[in-house]
Amino acid sequence: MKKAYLFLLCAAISLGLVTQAYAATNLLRNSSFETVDAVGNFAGWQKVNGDGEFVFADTEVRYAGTKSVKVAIIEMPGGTIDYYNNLVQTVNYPAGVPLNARVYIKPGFNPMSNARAGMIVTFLDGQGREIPNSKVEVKTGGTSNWRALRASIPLTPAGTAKVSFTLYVWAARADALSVGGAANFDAAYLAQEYKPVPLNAKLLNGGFENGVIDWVEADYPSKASNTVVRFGLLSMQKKIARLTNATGQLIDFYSSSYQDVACTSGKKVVASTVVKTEFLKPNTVATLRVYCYNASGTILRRDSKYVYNTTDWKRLTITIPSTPAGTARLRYVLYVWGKPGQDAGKSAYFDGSTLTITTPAS
Ligand SMILES: [Ca+2]
Repeated sequence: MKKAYLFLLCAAISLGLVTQAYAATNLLRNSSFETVDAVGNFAGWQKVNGDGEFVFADTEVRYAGTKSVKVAIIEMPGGTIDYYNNLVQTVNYPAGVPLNARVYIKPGFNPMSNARAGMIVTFLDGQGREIPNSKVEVKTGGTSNWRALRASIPLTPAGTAKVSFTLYVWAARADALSVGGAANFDAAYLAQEYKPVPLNAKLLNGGFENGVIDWVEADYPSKASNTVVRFGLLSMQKKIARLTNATGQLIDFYSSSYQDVACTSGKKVVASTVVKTEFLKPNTVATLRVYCYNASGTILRRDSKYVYNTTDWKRLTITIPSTPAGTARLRYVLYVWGKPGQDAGKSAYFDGSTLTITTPAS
């Protein structure tokens, strides 16, 4: 009996050693931006920029070590180019293996600006050409404390010989609200491992005080408004545009913004938002939707509440008494739809969006 116990103990220890021996290695050089020369070049990182080199070592704002890298939008470029500043590192990387990429970022942009900061992983073949439709991008904006941007895939694409890891700051030209913004990056990481990015446990930025950051924008994009607001300083505005197809024919207007949140079966869910519209027609609607998905992405349940033809703030609330068996994820959607050309130029404003997930009393 004692012998068996000792054997198990030894097995546990050697397993620990094995795990350590195969722990993924960070493939990025100078990943914490600690090594920088007198003119602001970071060892291992190549700067690619559209207008000026507004890239600095920052010793006051940092996530790890003694420095981070700060990329600032000092002034908007003239002419016809958007602002961008990229820090790029390219490493040898095989095909058919896992990949995990991450960086910590502290954005400091006006939440109403279109400035964004992000991470792009690009897959290159043996000739250094980008493998089509394979790049992975994660971005954020507005203002927040340090947060991680993460991406992981189980297998790199066929033909991969190198991976380019890019950190960027971008703003559209002529977006004056972007000027003066900056983002700090630190603790970059790239390794041969698969770590699926966990779902958020709650809705982020439901009050839109950080603009439309954290909302996935599908179809026609929304923007932040500081003029029609129910709570705080900002709301989400979806303004109807006259959209046409390739042959110039008017088409339906769709704009949806959503967030996916972790949820299991048997939960009580209450989703709510307030909305104010300028829509006059019953078939131009502003809608709150909630979808329950299982782990393989099949919709198990869908609920919606909508509003039209009101100039007052209205509350839309969806209550799901118990999420269906197999639920793994909720999608919380704010949505506007209009018939072709209808109510063009009119807006819906959403504010105070909430989602609560609780275990019902048994
Ligand atoms: Ca650092």
